[in-house]
Amino acid sequence: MTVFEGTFAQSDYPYKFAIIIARFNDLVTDKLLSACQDCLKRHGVDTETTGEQVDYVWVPGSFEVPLVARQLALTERYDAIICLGAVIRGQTAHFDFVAGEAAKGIAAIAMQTGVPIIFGILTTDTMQQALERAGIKSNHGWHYALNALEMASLMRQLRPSLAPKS
Ligand code: INI
Repeated sequence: MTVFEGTFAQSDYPYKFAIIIARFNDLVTDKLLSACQDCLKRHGVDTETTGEQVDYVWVPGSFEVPLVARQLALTERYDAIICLGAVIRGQTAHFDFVAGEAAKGIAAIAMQTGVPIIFGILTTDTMQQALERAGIKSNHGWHYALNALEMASLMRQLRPSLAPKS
């Protein structure tokens, strides 16, 4: 039997990631992005906007994330796509719609395209809770980056023919 398991090290062929960031609640999403970049960088990924390894795409809100994730996944250019957003219940009557559609959309696109899409959309009752998860207590952005590295590595093992297209 074989055990497949992702690692966090860089592979011989550099990974390529896309990060989609929702501008809505950017007080929170900016912090998620910083931690995400910090983690990728400390694992050897070139996170510079001028570099070759990470593309950044800004969208108005979390509701728009799945459409853009799909567009990016279809290019077959990325080992993983990280989606960052913050949906806060106290701020909107349509919390369930925005959060629900973002979650459903992201899951569907990963299944349809075979590209790992990391669900980095915080869903909280209050801004305080969101900030606690974006740096005050811990920063989930760091973990989303780890998840992306692990899934990129795992998918390369499961599909060795995977060679990112430039
Ligand atoms: N988008 C978010 O990312 N978080 C929210 O909390 C939020 N609220 O509160 O409404 C939100 N709304 C905007 C939505 O994502 C779309 O951008 C908008 O509806 C236009 O399609």
